Amino acid sequence: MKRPLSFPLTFSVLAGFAVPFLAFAQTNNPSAAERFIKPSEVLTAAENRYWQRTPLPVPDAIVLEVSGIVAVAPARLLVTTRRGEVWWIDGAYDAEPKPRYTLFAQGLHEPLGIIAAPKGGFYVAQRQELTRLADTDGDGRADVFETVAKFPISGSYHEYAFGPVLAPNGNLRVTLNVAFGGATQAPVPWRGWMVEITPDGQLTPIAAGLRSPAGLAVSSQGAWFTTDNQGEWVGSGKITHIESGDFIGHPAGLTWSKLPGSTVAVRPDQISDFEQPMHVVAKKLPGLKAPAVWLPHAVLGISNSAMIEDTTAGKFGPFAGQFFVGDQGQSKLMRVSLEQVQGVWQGAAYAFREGFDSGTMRMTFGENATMFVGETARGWGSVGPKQYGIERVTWIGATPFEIKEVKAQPDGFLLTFTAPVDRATAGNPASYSIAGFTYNYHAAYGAAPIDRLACPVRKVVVAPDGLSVRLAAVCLREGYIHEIKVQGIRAAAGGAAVLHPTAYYTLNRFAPGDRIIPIEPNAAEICAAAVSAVALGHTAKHPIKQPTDWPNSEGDQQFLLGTQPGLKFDQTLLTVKAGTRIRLIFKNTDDMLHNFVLCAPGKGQDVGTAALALGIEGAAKSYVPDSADVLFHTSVVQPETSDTIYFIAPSTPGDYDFICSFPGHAALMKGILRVEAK
Ligand SMILES: [Cu+2]
Repeated sequence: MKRPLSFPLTFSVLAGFAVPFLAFAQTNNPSAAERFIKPSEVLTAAENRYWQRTPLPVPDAIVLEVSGIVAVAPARLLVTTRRGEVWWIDGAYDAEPKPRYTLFAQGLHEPLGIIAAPKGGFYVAQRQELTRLADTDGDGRADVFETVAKFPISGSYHEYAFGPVLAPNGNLRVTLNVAFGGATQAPVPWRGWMVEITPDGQLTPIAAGLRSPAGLAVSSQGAWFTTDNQGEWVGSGKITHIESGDFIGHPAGLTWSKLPGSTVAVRPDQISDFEQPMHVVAKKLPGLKAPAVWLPHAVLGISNSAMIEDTTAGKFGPFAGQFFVGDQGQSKLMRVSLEQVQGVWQGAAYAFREGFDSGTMRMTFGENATMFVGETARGWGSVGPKQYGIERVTWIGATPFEIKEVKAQPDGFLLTFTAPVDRATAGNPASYSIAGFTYNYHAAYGAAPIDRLACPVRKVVVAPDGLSVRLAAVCLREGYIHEIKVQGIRAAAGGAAVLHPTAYYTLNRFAPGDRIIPIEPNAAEICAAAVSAVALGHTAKHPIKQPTDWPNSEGDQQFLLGTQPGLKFDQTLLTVKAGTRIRLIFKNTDDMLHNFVLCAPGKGQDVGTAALALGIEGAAKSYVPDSADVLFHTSVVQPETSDTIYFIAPSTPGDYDFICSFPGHAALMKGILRVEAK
């Protein structure tokens, strides 16, 4: 989670630096374009044919910003809200639901999870403590509010506590968000940590380096995972396997790694602004753990939330044992398959279904393999049209043609499908495309995909039953995310295309075993050539060289355009005469990545939308779509650097939009180049 816009804050403890705090926080504003890209109606209609959504009506008097859900037999739900209330919901399973809401508790401090307590009652994680609630007199209202363990808080709005999750040993685990802004983001212990708490309240720190870990889960095999949100030090959304002593990347919480009880050996002075991929830094920095699965930003979510295992043994569909992951911003669910290779967890992420009413924050499985999805948009907004809600998702029994799972091989990937593939299309290497990329590990907020490299598919072997395909490719790289597209294959029966034809596999380790293609002696040259082909340089629309026929290097008019926090250019109106020779220096003084794109009059938002649709390919194109509406642009400019372009102002007077087309920025980060008649 990032920053709520309307949370009633008390800034007293931060009064000394309230102004810089707010200024910095603004850089984290939601970006409307990022949030409000509507899901494809064609896609959601197709998804509806397999998994149906049924919103549960909510009375107007209840602000049901769902932050936790537990299914309670028989046929009841208990739901926490961000406003601190806990509601019983009856009738949630009815065919035409008209649920009844009964207040169980109120006055809690933004609880963000609820589970049944083995000793009776329920555990909730409030911002400041783990609490057990119980109704001992049977009147339906909580009458026990027992503090199990306290979590220090400083007053930052961003100090969320997520969980708890019941550990196999009977203890409870909670993840503690870092604060936002200020001199430190972990002003109090154990911000940025996962902690374990015994039922009698003993707290043990487990792992550090968490930023905004809105989801945590223990798998049925006993492995712990957290989700984390893009932000400072976190290039993109990710899922990390957590073991005691791990440091997973955000350095704020390392302040407390020296305290008694800490199992984390990494110290703050070992962290610098690396500007290298995390898996590269992890080789040099023992204790740093790279993600098991990256969730590419803006493609598979922008603010991932809960993760839950499909424990329905096939009653919810063909993905038993995999995980579903929510996303507040994009109001959708992703799917993740995990495997352990050479002792390291890794796996693939896939789209599952979108089109929810609001930001998907919490999921749980209830009776008869019914999934309940709790929703809130507050703070950052969401694609969904509503501010909050709760929905039911049920599998109708039909199975879509999907990539069921991707597994690593020594020389590629093994893809299994939910139905047999058509052998002709599936056996054709041209039906697939694979490309690797990663993100830099650095202090700046978020990161662009880098080092994108196409991985030519050399060999395809379709299994005799048609349910799996082994792909062998070159230019695969350990540590990198591999985008695997199966756009060309069809189902054996009916000829359908794959419903969600892209998987993102984080290849931490190649699998052992036999190769099906030889190691190519010239692989290094092949792969290096592919990298240089995408390097950006001078193009007609990215004119970084001063034209030789210009009389002086400044042109007729020079602009120094800068940035301001909060997704803004420092000037929103530049005025020139038609046909003027312009030298434009775009200097990025913000802590995020930005570019400058000059567009045809009125076309800025269309270009921004097209840039977002480039997905992972966008980075190699500086997020500039191939469009006649793009006139000129800079590269994506790193913080504290600049890019200079030379162009001639349009000959037709008018108001020409300029935008930053970095995904999600265009709706806010924009201005006008006013071209006046000569
Ligand atoms: Cu920008």
